[in-house]
Amino acid sequence: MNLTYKLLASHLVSGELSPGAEIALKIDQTLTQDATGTMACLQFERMGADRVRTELSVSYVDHNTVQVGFENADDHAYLQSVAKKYGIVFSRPGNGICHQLHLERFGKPGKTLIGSDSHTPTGGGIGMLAMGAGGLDVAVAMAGGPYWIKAPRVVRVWLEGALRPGASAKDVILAVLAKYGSSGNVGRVMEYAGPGVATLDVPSRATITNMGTELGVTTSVFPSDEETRRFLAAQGREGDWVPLEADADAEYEETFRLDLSAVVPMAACPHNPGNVATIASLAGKKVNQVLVGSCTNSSYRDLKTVALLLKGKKIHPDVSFGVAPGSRQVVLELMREGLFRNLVEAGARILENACGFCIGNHQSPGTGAVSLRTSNRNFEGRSGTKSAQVYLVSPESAVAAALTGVVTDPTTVETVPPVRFPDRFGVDDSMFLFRDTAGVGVPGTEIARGPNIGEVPDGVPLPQSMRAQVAIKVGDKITTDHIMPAGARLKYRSNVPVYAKYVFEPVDPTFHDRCLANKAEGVGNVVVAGESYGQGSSREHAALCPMYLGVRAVVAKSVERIHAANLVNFGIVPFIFEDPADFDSLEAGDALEMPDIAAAVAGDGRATVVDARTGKSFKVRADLTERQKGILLAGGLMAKIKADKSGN
Ligand code: MIC
Ligand code: SF4
Repeated sequence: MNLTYKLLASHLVSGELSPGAEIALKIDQTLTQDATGTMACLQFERMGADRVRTELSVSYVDHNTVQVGFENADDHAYLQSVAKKYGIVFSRPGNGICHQLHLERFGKPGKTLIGSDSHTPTGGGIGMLAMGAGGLDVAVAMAGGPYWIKAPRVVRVWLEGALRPGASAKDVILAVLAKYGSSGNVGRVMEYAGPGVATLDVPSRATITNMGTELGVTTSVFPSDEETRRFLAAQGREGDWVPLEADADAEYEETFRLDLSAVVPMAACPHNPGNVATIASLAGKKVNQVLVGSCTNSSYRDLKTVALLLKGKKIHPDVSFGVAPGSRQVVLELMREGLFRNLVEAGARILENACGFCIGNHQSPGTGAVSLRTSNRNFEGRSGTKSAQVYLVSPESAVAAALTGVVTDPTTVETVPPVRFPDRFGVDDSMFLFRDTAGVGVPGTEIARGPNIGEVPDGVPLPQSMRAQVAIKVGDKITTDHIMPAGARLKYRSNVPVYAKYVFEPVDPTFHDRCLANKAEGVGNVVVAGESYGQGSSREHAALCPMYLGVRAVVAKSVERIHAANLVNFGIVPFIFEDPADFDSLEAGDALEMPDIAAAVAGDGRATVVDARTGKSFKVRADLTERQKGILLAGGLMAKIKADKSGN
């Protein structure tokens, strides 16, 4: 067996372990963050559980830490009170970014983890089966329910050789993205193996599994070996280590061989992480902003490398350079070694230990500016500036540009020896609250509900037949950032009617009003889309808010994994064109007839849709399991749970 299937087999609750079949997995650990977590916690409360039923559930506050207005602070207080009541460990704002912290303090090889954040596969860096999921699926797992996925096809990435000075893990994952692209990988897992694995430390592996998300895969995983043991020992957690690897004769869908010694510095160019070029081909391009941080590249290894490269130097006067460390531990280690001052002396803007710039919360670049970032997503407008040109690079490439003012191949300038983490990190868990009541909780704790914290909307059952309108037509690779923008809008996350005002805001700000008008007249709203609809974040609001606006179906050429699951959870049928050419004949505003839609969903998922404008009919298909059919017919998972409870 390959490692992925070993991990699946040891957690299988139901289903058959063969690629494509729906399986249910026991989830050992969950993580939530504040942007998705408030809704997940509201859903968890609605389920009526008295405490969490996992081995460990952690609630992190790291996304909405720029507190303009009362909303975010109220959300934090709500999350803290829910954590206390239900036995969830609470990570206070300022502690760091969820994925970095979880790797440092809680992740365990061989365990399953789901998180309401698409970069949860970071845990694959220490041999966890770690997956991103919608908040509602995480709430179900917190209440002790299983997590449903399709059993994946496993690609082996066979690493040989060792990285050369100036190249690092970010360049490795960019090389994998150059090969596989950011779409067309739904249902795959990337499993790393080969002699090159031992040359990569855990933080480097975590950079690779973290950004593996941008491939659109279910997750990525590394074996658990001596390096993993060394990392856990440095965290004072050697007891959590178990060795894990694939069998020698394990089978894979295919093998991709990557010689680490041939990896050169790379960049993902605007506006997609799959748009990869070598740094050498971009050399000389003027740079306005450089930002180091995000859950991809904010570890001790990364920041120490940056600090060493900056020693005694000054940031180029035309560049704004910011650093957002991944955790307090990283900051404290750098301080202990006297390295933090290198950053400050060089002229770095020291940012909070949080997601910050990565989600467009602040540090938006100037008009048309070129911004080099060590983060994982460069979707148009995600930085907060639509005209900005964002390139995703390694910490080494970031520093080279920050010092010279232009894109510079870091292998052509000064390099530093590989950073090794200390034998023992300083451990201070004081910003994790409620560790002593984890799993038990403090019943009777009063929940803090600020005025922006709304209700979880109920879904309504799918109608038998539907008159509908193409409420919007969009192209390929529409991300959840297009559907449900983050940045300045993020603070409305806990209030669905308010947040719903901004659905598709970057594409068509009139979407909200049109949808509500249709809904009032009993006309269903349909989204028509191209390939790879719903790329990127796990943000279930990209399904939840459309549900609130009366969207009942998406008809796309293809839909990404987490978003497809979220659509089902919120009662929106994820249809695929039987013939992708039919996409061309549809126009926004077209009136559609969807006769017998409920019967189609209950049956084989095939439906015929009539476009009243052209008079033509076209065929669509939804590949649904029996479980998903039940959820869709009920009007979403919350409605289904409610109906099951009342015996309907
Ligand atoms: C992201 O990187 O896009 C986010 C913000 O972390 C999201 C989660 C969210 O929408 O809050 C993700 O990756 O899932
Ligand atoms: Fe936070 Fe950015 Fe990582 Fe998302 S990708 S979890 S916003 S640091």
